[in-house]
Amino acid sequence: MSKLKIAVQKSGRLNQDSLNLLRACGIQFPDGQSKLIATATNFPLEILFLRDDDIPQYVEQNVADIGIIGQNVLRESGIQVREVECLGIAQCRLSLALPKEESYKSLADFNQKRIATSYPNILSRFFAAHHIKAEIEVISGSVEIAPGIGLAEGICDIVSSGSTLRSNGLKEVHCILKSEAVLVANEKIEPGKTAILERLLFRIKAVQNAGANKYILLNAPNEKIPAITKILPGMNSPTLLPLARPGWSSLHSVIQEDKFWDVIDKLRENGAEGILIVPIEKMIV
Ligand code: PRT
Ligand code: ZN
Repeated sequence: MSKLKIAVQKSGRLNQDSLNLLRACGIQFPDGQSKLIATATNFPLEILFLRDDDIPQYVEQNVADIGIIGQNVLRESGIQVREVECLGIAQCRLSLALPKEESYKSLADFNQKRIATSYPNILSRFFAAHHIKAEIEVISGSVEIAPGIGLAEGICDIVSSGSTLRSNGLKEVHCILKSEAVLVANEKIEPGKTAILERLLFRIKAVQNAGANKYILLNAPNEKIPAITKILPGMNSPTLLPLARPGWSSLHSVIQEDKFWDVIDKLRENGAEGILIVPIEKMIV
């Protein structure tokens, strides 16, 4: 039976998150970072370990069927692959930054400036779209030191917490791309492998849904249950169990994690007590 080949970063910021996602999908494979290829033992998958910059090309050329790659690298490569699923990992932004003492009013301030970046394609497209005439200085690493050593007057680089910019006396002035890791696929996967990709995607979605949702249990007087059900509709409708205490029920439902703090006051106003929020490991909707 043919195996689906997935390209993941060999080492770096994407590596562990990519492997953790596969493991959360129940896929087992031998450890051992020195290898170029690992074969899963319980799923028809081969894992290719590559430099992240090479992943779009390997997927485009069908050396790998699918891959996990940051949108920043994908956009910079200009390579056409199918973006199948956003994975919510390796979130960051590609931003323009200037020395912190410099005043900044608008993008027009970048006219005539020299900007250092490792993302010349994205940046030149961005400047062209905004009619900015700036000079792009391409450097492959440590972009943030360029203004300090007089190589450029500003930079365009990946920002996450912002501490690298701050510690180099720079300030972020404009985000040009929000990025996260995506699952990409070759435009023409063999039919036999499409079914494997569908199975993998089903598992990835179950893991993602589980991460975004929590299981909620609470106790409430029976007369308040209709109001609480409106606040917590659940996947279908909430589960109700009678409590030993007469006139009370235990209500079980699912809640999106980011909605929890919005509804907690409403739940308490409606008589909910003993509220428990429990992680969900997998969630099939
Ligand atoms: O060796 P290989 O080529 O495979 O890896 P790499 O060195 O090119 O990439 P790597 O491992 O550094 O990052 C892989 C991907 O992680 C990137 O392409 C982004 O999609 C994503 N990512 C998420 C980041 C960051 N966060 C990040 N903070 N990539 C880089 N950074 C760097 C940034 O370049 C800057 O130097 O971290 C610094 C800024 O971080 P803060 O937190 O100080 O703002
Ligand atoms: Zn790289």
